[in-house]
Amino acid sequence: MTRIVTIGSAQMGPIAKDEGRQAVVQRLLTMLRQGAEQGCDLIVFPELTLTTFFPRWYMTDPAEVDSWFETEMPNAATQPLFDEARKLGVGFYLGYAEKVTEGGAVHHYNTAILVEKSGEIVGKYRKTHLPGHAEFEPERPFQHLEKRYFEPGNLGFPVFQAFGGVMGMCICNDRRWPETYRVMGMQGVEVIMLGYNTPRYFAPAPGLNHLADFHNHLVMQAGAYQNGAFVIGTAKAGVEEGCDLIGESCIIAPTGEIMAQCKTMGDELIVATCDLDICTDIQKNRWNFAGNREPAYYGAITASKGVVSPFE
Ligand code: ING
Repeated sequence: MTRIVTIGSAQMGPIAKDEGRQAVVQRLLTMLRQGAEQGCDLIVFPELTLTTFFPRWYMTDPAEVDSWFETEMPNAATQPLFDEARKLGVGFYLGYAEKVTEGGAVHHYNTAILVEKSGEIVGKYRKTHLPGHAEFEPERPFQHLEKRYFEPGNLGFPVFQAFGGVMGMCICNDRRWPETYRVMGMQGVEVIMLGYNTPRYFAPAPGLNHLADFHNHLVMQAGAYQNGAFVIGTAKAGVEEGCDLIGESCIIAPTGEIMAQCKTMGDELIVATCDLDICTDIQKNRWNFAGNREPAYYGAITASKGVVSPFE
């Protein structure tokens, strides 16, 4: 019996700093309804998609920082999205800033949840690889203070049984690290979904700015192919509060081929019919991890955080 999941990538255009969550949710609802009309089972929204990308500003007032975070999910602003999803029978991936008290301490994470067609939250992921910096850097045209406002995720890279397959999530910078895909690949993941806010201008290495779009697809296509999984990458795109964010949201097959790609820099839904049995074929026949991997030689990957030169 074939296992078909129709997946949408709901790219968002810029979210203004003063654009309230209710207004943003109305934009998300529009794309959820478009997806339902096109037969989507699941829709992938971007990273931190309830507000503007606030890590681009330096803040010192904890109350101001916390104003960008959600303390419960669903909440008053997002309940309409959960209700409409249940009514239409469409699940979704949603990225947001999570403030939570766990183990007697308050934590701040860059989080994504997976919501089934029932409207139930069936999976949660917290961004592991935080890019950027923690202190104000005056030489930058805009800040990228994810290391200031978030803690690294504490959930690892879990996978979830939903939508008839094995689903995995990551967020933005995670997609640039091969370990992200492989840890989920080792769990038999079939669909990896992610959202991103990627400025075209990358201050530490501006010489690579002209390759921003190429690098975006390169890492996701490689991750898909090397693990035999569909990868859906959804951008917050366009010039947001003066910051140029790349778009080109896409749906990638387990073969590494791009099945669908956004053409605009605004709110745009793309849809693809994903046959999960293609994953089985690639994972079993093309790769066959159990028969071909040699983990005895991979120790360096987890033995240290940084490079350990054999010559020193
Ligand atoms: N943004 C960027 C990303 O990884 C970045 C940060 C940009 C890293 C360009 C490297 C190059 O896509 C987030 N939010 O992680």
